Amino acid sequence: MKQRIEPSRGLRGTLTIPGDKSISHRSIMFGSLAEGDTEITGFLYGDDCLSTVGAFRSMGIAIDVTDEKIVVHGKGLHGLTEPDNYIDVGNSGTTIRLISGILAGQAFNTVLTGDDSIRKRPMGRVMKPLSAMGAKITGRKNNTLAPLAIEGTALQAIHYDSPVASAQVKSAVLLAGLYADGWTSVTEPSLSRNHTELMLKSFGAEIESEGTTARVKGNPQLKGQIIEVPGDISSAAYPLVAGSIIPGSELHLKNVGLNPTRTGIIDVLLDMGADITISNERTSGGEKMGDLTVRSAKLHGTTIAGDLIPRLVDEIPVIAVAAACAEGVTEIHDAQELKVKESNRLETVAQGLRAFGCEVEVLDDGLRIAGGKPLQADAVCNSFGDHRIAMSMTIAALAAEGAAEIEQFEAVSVSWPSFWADIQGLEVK
Ligand code: SPQ
Repeated sequence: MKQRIEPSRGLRGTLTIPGDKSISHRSIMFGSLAEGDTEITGFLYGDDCLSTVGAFRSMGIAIDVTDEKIVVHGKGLHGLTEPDNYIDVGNSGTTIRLISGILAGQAFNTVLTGDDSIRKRPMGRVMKPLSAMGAKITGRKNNTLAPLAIEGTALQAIHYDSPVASAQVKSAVLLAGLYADGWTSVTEPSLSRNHTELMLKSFGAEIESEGTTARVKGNPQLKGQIIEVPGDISSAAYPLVAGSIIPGSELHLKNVGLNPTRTGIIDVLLDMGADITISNERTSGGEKMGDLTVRSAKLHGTTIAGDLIPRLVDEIPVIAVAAACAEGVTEIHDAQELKVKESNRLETVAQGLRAFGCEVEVLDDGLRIAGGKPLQADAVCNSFGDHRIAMSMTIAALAAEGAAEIEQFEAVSVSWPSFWADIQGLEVK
């Protein structure tokens, strides 16, 4: 589907940000492995999280879905049953990688697959440590790609030194560790998002973190919880950038997750000169949250690299849009991981911004963006089936000199189904 976007005259108003995707996935997974009911409010009803709901339903877990809340009727660590078909994770990397860790330790076999994008994304990164735990897991292309076949078996605890800062790799190993005797630990080069650690702890697992190492003790008794999912800061990133770069804007974003492993976008926008304030801060289930106010401001270029990258990895496409509108050059380094997301985001964001006349160079490990020139009218961009590219290019289009078109716009439903209606609702008439 093609979406035409007219330039904005300013965005004003209050927006409730859709639920955090990472936390929503984990609430279904851990709720399924817990004893008793888990009640979830603020859940993200996007395609990816619904794939996780479908996966656990297919393994015998009753999950009631209503507009107000989700109730997962957990059956304990050993309560899953063999699905009668393959599990289709759709577009969701989080679903396939995290449940691989859970499925490795079951007493049954499973086959996992997903859409064209998922079948190109690297799975060796979870298969390698899981195999070291004794998992019997095979995949296409010499055990690197999905579909994956998992023969459930007994697992051994390990320590894994991960070569990448990846919450999905860390979580897959820790979840497999629930099925092994003793302590399973993972050390990563920089700290990635820690929602698995925080939520497993609230469900009653023995889990400890120190620096970039997390460790979990096997065979816990997990107990159903009440979970309030905060708004996803990765989604808040779009109105944060739009509110900054579109003159005359003032936006209030309610109930946004502010876990420090995720707030790199706020640090970077503030460093670029943005006007963002945080209020009403609180904590629920170990997760920080609060409200954000953003007003338009003059931005300048910056450099983003190192330990900051995992704290804003999914926001780099929309940060690139902010950089295109900022005075001066922005350089992004240490961001090779972007090449293996839903699309090669270094290439797809560069291609998108070039359609607006922006000068972008793709580096081996990032991007170099020469900002400050007006974004040209008549851009035609493609999302390449990637929700974050579709939404980032929408923000660029709102800030451009004339209308633009975005092809394959429907990808937004992966993480923000009502994105366009919500943004239009903020338009100054
Ligand atoms: O689930 P998926 O498809 O991998 O989604 C993305 C996204 O942009 O929404 C990545 F493309 O988010 C990942 C994120 O990049 C979600 C995630 C998680 O919930 O654990 C962790 C990050 O991935 P990784 O590979 O760094 O672990």
